[in-house]
Formats: sequence, structure tokens, C-alpha cells
Amino acid sequence: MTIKTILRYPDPRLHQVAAPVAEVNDVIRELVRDMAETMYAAPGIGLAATQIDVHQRVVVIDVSESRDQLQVFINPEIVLSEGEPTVHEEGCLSVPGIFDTVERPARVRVRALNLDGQGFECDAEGLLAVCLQHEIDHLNGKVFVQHLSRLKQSRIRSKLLKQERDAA
Ligand code: K2U
Ligand code: ZN
Repeated sequence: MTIKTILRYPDPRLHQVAAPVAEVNDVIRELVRDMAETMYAAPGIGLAATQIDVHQRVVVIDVSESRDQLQVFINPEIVLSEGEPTVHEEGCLSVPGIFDTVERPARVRVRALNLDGQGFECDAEGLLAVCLQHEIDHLNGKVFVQHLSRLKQSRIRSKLLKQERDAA
């Protein structure tokens, strides 16, 4: 298992659309192990393969208090969105130090493959629903700041680019 480098906004690779996983094999299972280790080390409660510059449709999530309930979603698809749109504060491991509110559907039904390549469905609400939508956005090349105003996006981009210059 390896802790991978997480791409930082506005890296253009974060806007690549991930490809469907053709076969759930040992390569994908190793990717999931690396993603999980990277997520727990960050620490975060979700991670999309896009964020470690692997453009395959794989997501890991752990919203448990005990941090030992890993959920794996391969080729996740939102098949149902319902409920009043809810506003939730979001952050992102690829946009360090930035938190803002995003409005999303309250409940989602997600269809995906598990690590055995078997199909399953997950009905999610609350933080899991927010995180699933956030991670599937990543697989579609969308970062949560793109839900904010153009002015906020511009200010966040400038702030993170300055941080990178200062760190160099
Ligand atoms: O995609 C990521 O960068 C992982 C996010 C997932 C997330 C975003 C918004 C709301 C919930 C989860 C990270 O875990 S960001 C760090 C974080 C941790 C706890 C709560 C909110 C954000
Ligand atoms: Zn994120």
C-alpha cells in the first residue's frame, strides 16, 4: 500500500473525465488499497481516483466515527436523486483550507460495483449523500468550487496559486 500525492486545484488534471473500469481485477483492488490509505492519512472522508491522477471511475468513502467502515464504489452512477435540495458545508482534499456551502439533492440512490465486481445499490442521505455526489463530481472532472460564484472561484484560484508560489 502506498500513500499517493493528491492533485491540488487548479491542476488541469482534476478536470479530466474518468473512464469506466472495464474489469474489477487485482490492479483495481491495489488502487483501492492505495486510495484508502491516502484518504485515511490526509485525513478525509472520501477520495476519488481522479484526485491521485488515476482517471478510472473508483471512489472510496468512510463517514464512520470509528474510521473503519470503508465503502468502495466502482463505476458509481446516481440512478435517483430526490428530496429538498440541502445546503452543506464542503471541503476538498484537492482544495486545502477552502470550505464553502454547496446545495445538492438530499437523497441519492447510487448503483456501483464492489471489489468482487458485483453490482449493488446504495440509498444515501446526510453526509454520505453529500460525499457521494462530491466524489462522483470528481470522476466527471468537476471540483466543488465550480458550484460557487465566478468571483469566489477566481479568488480561490489566485489564493492557491499564490500558496504554491510561496511554497516553491
Ligand atoms: O473529495 C475529497 O476531497 C474528499 C472530501 C469529501 C467531502 C467533501 C465534502 C463534504 C464531505 C466530504 C474530504 O473528505 S474534505 C475534508 C472533509 C472532511 C470532513 C468533512 C468535510 C470535509
Ligand atoms: Zn474533493
